[in-house]
Amino acid sequence: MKSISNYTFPVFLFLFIAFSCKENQQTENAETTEEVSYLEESKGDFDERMKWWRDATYGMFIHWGPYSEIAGNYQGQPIEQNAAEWIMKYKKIPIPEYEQFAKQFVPEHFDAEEWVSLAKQAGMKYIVITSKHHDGFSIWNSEVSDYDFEDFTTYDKDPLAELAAECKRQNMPLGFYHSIMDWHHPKAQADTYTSEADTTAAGKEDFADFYENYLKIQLKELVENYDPEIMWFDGEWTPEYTHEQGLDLYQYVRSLKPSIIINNRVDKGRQGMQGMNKEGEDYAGDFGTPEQEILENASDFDWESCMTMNKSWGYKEADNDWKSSVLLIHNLIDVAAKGGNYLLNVGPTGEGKIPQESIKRLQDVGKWLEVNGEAIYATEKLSGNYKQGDSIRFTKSGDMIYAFSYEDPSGEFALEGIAPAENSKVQILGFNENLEWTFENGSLKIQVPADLIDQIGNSAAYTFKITGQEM
Ligand code: H79
Repeated sequence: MKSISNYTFPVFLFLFIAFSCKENQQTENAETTEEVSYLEESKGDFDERMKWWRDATYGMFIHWGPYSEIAGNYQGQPIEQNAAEWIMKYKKIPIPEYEQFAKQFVPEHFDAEEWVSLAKQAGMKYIVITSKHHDGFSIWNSEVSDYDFEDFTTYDKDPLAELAAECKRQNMPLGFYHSIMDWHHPKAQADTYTSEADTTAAGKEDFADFYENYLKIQLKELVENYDPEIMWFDGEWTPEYTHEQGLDLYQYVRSLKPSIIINNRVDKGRQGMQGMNKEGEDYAGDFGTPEQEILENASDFDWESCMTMNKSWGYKEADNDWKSSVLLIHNLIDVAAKGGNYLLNVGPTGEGKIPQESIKRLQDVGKWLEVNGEAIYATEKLSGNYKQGDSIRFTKSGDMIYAFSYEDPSGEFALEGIAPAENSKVQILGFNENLEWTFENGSLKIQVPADLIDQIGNSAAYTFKITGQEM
């Protein structure tokens, strides 16, 4: 079984080969059906499947549901908690009352072209959107649910269909965030969501029914009708959900679309908000999911740090605590240097508009990436140190090493751990000028003319490109 914490890939795929022979047939006319176990995958196949995602490095997370319409306000007051998409639970809003809010979720201003173009402009290489969050509302026209736009609101379009079509047009891989926990479905946590989930045997039986006859059917609809590249599960920590179901769900979704990439929240292995899998047991899932944090150190396992730009995932009107564009760029660099992906969130309003503060930041990062993107996308972490002190980070691609300086590097800029070749060239991205360098006692000293930095102006990070090698 494949797991993030412990790569033990058997060399051969595990194949079930079923022969069915008709009794009175003498010829060898056996029908052969093969069932692949996707939990057993060779390292080569895994690497091939993950390649586009690893190279993509930077994606857009979109949280959008009835909570976006509520905007984090309840009874005339903003909630004190950060996460507006949790308002149903935080305020213990009864299901019938929450449903009234859901009815008002009518996104007249939703424009798929606008969202996908913004992600493009931001330099983002994939999008993951909430097909269903914990509140249980489906943002596509689901056959097995009445709790969706088509059956529940006056909005008669299918925004997920429009987004999926637009993503295909713009060649933007699309993934779905899908909550296993469901506060609305009667066989999930509907009766107990305001307290703790029901962990009794009866609760588990109900949940097994929900799992087989609702959750899996919804996933089949999503994969078959919208062709996502990623399934991003969440709410897997709800106590009714089991490790066995996690393994089964991974196998099921991969069998619907073998190339799909699935996060580790499909199973029960995640270690809290740090997001990587526990050691010891084999858990399903292709990548770890640190939430609102960046791994402390580089990791050899695939991971993706998801993060908000302010404090809330779902649109919260009163949340004005925005991260600076500079911090977002530093986070992206830090994540790339540590071998991860960065999934940065936007929370559109109930009407379907992405907040202006988010747009501004996305554009700032996008502008920086236009010049510096080659040091981020399709790069790897150095095998030595991913950083030097607090304000220098490294990545590499082929025989190219990149060093990011968060500070003005004018004058002599010294790098440790990087050995140049005799004919190495050193440049700052954005300029073709070859910089002078010397190499002494393991230290690469680069002469950086102040007027060059003046020409670039203020930048969140200056990127050096060095042909050379790691020491
Ligand atoms: O969709 C956003 C949030 O609404 C959702 N994840 C992001 C992407 C989220 N769900 N829950 N939480 C965030 C916080 C939950 C924390 C806890 Fe636990 C659940 C604490 C204890 C149970 C999971 C398991 C985290 C630590 C242990």
